[in-house]
Amino acid sequence: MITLYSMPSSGNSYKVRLLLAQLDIPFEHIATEYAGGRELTKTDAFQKKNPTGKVPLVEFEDGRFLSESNAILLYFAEASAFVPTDNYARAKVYQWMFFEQNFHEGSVATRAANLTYPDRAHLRTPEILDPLLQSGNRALDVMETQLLQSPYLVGDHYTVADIALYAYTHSAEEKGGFDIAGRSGISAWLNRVKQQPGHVSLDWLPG
Ligand SMILES: N[C@@H](CCC(=O)N[C@@H](CS)C(=O)NCC(=O)O)C(=O)O
Repeated sequence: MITLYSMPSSGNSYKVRLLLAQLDIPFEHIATEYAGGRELTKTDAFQKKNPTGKVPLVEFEDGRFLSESNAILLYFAEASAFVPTDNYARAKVYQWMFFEQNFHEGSVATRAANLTYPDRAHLRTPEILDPLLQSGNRALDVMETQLLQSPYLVGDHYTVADIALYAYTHSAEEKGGFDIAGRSGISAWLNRVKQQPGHVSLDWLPG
């Protein structure tokens, strides 16, 4: 069985838990939460497994490792219906996944993290939070434009791109103070994603 090191409260980690649950892939879970377990990622032993010292991290039974949430999603989803076989549609999935890491996560997730994790309290200044609100709104507007045109980010079907972007968007209003209710395309899409077979919430853990 694979082992997943993940942070229960983190969207990057949630992406992987959600996909594994939907694909019915069993895994052993090792939690590295801020309030308990995070010390593990600072150890030499962990950093030998992932030199960035970050989670999610997958440890395979044969001793190999895979990090970066979206690489993990693609690895496990490769032969499933969540990755299109058509070259263009697959490239569009990659486009949204790169957008997620390059444009969305650094603003939407960072603002939410600054506002929720106690050890980030010193980052709750207008100089830091306001630009994150601005750039996060731009990222959400990009999603909104697409989701007013198609039910999922890449056309008519749920893909790993939807999983990648659901992770931090679903809690963006509650944790990050972004206006999601006022974006009807994103709101309807969040409900569609939630209704997918095997969907689990952020707090779900195996066993
Ligand atoms: N680009 C990476 C980001 C990983 C990342 O930043 N993980 C955070 C949680 S969201 C982490 O491990 N934080 C704990 C720490 O820095 O000790 C991915 O998508 O996997």
